[in-house]
Amino acid sequence: MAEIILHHYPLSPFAEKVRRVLACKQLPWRSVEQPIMAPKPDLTPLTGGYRRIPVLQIGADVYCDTALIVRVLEKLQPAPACVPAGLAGAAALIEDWADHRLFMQTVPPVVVALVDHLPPGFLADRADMTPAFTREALMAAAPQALAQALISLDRLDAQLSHTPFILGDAFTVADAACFHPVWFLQHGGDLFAAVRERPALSRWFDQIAGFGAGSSVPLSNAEALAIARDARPLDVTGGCAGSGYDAGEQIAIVADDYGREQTVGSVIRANPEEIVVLRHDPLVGEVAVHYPRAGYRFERR
Ligand SMILES: N[C@@H](CCC(=O)N[C@@H](CS)C(=O)NCC(=O)O)C(=O)O
Repeated sequence: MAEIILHHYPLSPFAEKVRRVLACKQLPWRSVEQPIMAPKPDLTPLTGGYRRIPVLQIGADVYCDTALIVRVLEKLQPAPACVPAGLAGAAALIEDWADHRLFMQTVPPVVVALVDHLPPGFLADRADMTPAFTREALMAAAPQALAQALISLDRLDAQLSHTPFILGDAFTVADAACFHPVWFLQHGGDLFAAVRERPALSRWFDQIAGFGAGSSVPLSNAEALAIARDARPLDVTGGCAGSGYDAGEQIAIVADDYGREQTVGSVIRANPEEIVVLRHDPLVGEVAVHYPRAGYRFERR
């Protein structure tokens, strides 16, 4: 099997969600470090524009968004299951809450705590993705966001005082999604004390952190691009029947929450969960870019 390549950077909470799943499954992976801000000239040839982190690459197949990435990893290595069939619906609902609501409760207080240590241009870069990211907006939002985050931590602690993991005895994608915003609090100075004050949450955090760093080997950006260039998209079967899209249709894909970069390509597979477009890039040739349908807009060209 072609290698699992994760494009990420150390401080990325969403990348940490995927790193926890890789560690839980003990999947070996190659680590490509991308910049924390746009431009990302070694990433966008693969995605066609999408600049969010992380991105998964397997040969010339490129997967955007952690919800899809986790499910691709699950298919590659089903055991231990992170999306168990009997809990898949509940896990996805909690994942959506954590990736959007819990994450957005932690961002303003952490960024305000870090504000004097951020690289120049960081806030302007993020404000370009979402108007809620100016310094003034973050300062104004932080107290309410933190108050709401503490309510969420109480709820997590309450559940975890009854079950070792959020949905029972085993780690699932619901844990990975709740873990990454909690992990991000570590970067906000004293904020992480709120985790340590909640015993069940604190124990859960240590257990998931204890999966370790996983087995990753660095890969250069140039090597990752060369791997895509030398490969052909493989994960493209399945057709479009009943999806509302026809094979070959040109569409533009953009996130429906933040980030305005588009991927334009011709539909090659579509089903209720996923859309795959084929695109050609001068640097990497033909690549298949995979998106989940949840959380994205699809516009016919
Ligand atoms: N829904 C996306 C969200 C990804 C996301 O927001 N990632 C952050 C980093 S943790 C990001 O891309 N920020 C802008 C950047 O890194 O350029 C996912 O699940 O992958």
